[in-house]
Amino acid sequence: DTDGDLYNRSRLLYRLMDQYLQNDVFSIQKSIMDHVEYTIARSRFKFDDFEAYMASAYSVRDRLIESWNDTQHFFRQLDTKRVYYLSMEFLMGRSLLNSVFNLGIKDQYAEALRQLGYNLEVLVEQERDAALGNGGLGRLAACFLDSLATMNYSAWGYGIRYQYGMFRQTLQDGYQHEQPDYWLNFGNPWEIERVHVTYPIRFYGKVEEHWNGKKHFEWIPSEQVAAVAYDNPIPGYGTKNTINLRLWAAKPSGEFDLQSFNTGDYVNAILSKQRAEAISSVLYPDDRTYQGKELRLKQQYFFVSASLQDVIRRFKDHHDSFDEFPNKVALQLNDAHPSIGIPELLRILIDEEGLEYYKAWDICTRVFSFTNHTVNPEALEKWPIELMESLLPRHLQIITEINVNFLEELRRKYGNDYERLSRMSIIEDGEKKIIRMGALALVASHTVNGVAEIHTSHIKNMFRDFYELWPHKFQNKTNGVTQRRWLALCNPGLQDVLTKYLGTDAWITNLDLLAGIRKHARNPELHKEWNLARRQNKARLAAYIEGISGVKVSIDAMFDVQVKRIHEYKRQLLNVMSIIHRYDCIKNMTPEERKNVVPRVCILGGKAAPGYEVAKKIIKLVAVVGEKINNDPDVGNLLKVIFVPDYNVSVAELIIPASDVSQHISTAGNEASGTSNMKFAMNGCIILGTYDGANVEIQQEIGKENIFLFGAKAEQVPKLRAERRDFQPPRLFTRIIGMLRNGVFGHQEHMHVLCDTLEGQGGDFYLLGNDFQEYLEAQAAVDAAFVDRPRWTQMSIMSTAGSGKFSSDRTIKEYAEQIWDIKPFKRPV
Ligand code: B1H
Repeated sequence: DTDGDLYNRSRLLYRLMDQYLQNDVFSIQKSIMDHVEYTIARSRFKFDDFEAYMASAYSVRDRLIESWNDTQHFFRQLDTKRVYYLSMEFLMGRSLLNSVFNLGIKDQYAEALRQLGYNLEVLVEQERDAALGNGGLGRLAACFLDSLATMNYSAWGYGIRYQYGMFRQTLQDGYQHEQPDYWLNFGNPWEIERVHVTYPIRFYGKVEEHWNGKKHFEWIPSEQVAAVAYDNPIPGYGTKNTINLRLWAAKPSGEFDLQSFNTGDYVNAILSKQRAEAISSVLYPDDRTYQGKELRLKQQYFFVSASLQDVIRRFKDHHDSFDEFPNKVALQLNDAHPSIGIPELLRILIDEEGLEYYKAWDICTRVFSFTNHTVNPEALEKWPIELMESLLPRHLQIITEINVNFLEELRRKYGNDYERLSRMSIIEDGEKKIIRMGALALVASHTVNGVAEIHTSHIKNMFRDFYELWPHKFQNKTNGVTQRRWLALCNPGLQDVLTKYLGTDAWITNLDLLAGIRKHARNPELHKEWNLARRQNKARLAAYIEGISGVKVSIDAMFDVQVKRIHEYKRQLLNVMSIIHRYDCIKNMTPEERKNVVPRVCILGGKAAPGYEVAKKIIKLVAVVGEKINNDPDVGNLLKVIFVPDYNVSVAELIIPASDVSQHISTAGNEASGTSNMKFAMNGCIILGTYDGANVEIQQEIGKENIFLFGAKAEQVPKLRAERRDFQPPRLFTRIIGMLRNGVFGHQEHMHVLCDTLEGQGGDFYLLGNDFQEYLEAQAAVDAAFVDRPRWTQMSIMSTAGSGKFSSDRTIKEYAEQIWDIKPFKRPV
């Protein structure tokens, strides 16, 4: 090219793209219709709601791409320090409404579609959830991306593009069945496939030692797959910044293994290469126990290796030494799941970039930071050394070297305190040698954080030796949720009321402003509007419940909700026992007495891990208890029990704004934080909970008089647990167990199994019996508060008013300033 050619070409390009897509109603309609014809290939005179949704989504995607390109260009030019959020899970939910809302074009889209004869609210329902996560941990990652974009941080998310996300739960005869989630079958308009952004990922093989002046290791892998990038633009609200979530899909690799094609078995060679795709095919749906499956370690290494190769390529575009790496890169480990990234970064720096071990290690310890999400020892990932040696032999060497150096450091400090050394060793020595990924993450990271104050104090105890050694590494970062999705979008009625009384919608990016509603907490006008908005939400949910179950529920009743993964520690069983108690009481009342009962609709929902038998039995229990109570003419509207199947992000968006009470009743010390508690409180729902996780901080923010907390404190739990064999549970507790065992609800064998978890040797590990009395008292207090309408409404307003702290904007600001050391860069318009 001559300079003249270049000049003419860029003039042409600018002329062809002389302006951004416009967001007036007519331009939007034109974009949508273009996609109806040229992308969906339907006639503009005949397309259904799904096709209208797809065309709208593609038109939004065009706008996202413009914003994405400019944002990435802007960050590249500034060579900003970036944070990379590495997570096995991103539980994004739906994108259409969120995208048009954050881009500030929701009203225009609604109007454009209305004129075309479509309803945005209806189209929104056509979208499948992106359910690439189990629960809180994955949803937290999604909320963080929204805050990072909105607050103009230079951030990327990195994860796996699972072909099958979280399973779809159906109930057949009250039993959970798991159906595959074919979420990609109809195409995914929210992603951009980057066929050229691809990296080789290698497995197995052996390590060779070479000597050319110094020792050098060469890993000769025996299997190779390709990681292909899929980009998911994440628009911020009230900003032109759009950041990226890059998810990797595994594909057969082009080069490797050519010799197997020359052996004559062409078809089998193809089939065997096709197996590469299994790596990114399915999300593990168990967030409770670590299972030690090789495929899981493959998934972890697969996405972390691709991400690090990508990060390093981007860094090297601007730098030719690694000295600046820690000033340009922060790598956040979302739990220990991605911590294989630590030896991978070292491997790349040492084996491929030629750095000295100590130089590489220094870099490593300045870029990684680690969030712990659970104190349950069974969830901590530990890999058998043989598995690591076979799958990632070079990484095992590196982990061993890290450990040798670490133990040496400990010996210098503590002498030959072998007990301590073996407690802290990254490689657990025993009959079977095991790699403790949590310890690896702790040793290599500059910071480790818990996700709520109480949880952080527990991890200081759980990692006691490490805390003694490095107290400065430990920080708390109380979780938060994005108020864009979890208040403004899911509760438009309340959004309007809040904006009216606060006189501004600035709370959408500054949630502390919600405190301003406190001064209206007794205003009868506000009470009216508040309750009207909430009643409309309840009516929507009631219609949904009738649709799925045929049960009619009264919206005058209290909607009492517990929706979350089914776990023994979350104590759904405690909830069911109190429901049975309520039923028992109603049955024993005279018609006159029944007039004083506060009507309740008890709503439960959540998925059980497919192999978690007790959890699955709890679901069945809810179903049979509901069946009996809902059809008992003595009970009528006084009590209904509903199990909502397939609880997911979009079902949560329907349920949360419609709840009067929500339960967060884990045995104290078990729930690291909880995040739905924050969503419920924000939406003016009253929390009934234990002194666990973020409940404690929610109480501090909204006030003791506006929340119902009960039960044993975390520090009492070990003693209560030790003494539980001699503990006499309250009479009512044993009465309910008796009812279950005696067949009041049928299915006696089933009931015996559940009741056995509460009684006898080793029974009642989660202390339901210990907390039962106080739980019933708290439930009675909830009833009393509910019938006092002005008081209840005031509590509801105060819950919302006190929720400012629980915005993920606050959480992200703390991470950015105290862990990542990154600054916001807002793209100029
Ligand atoms: C949380 C997990 C988790 N903690 C293992 N740990 C998983 C563990 O697939 N796995 O192997 C998946 C997930 N998830 C949750 O994190 C906590 O239980 C919540 O209390 C917390 O609010 C949430 C976000 O910090």
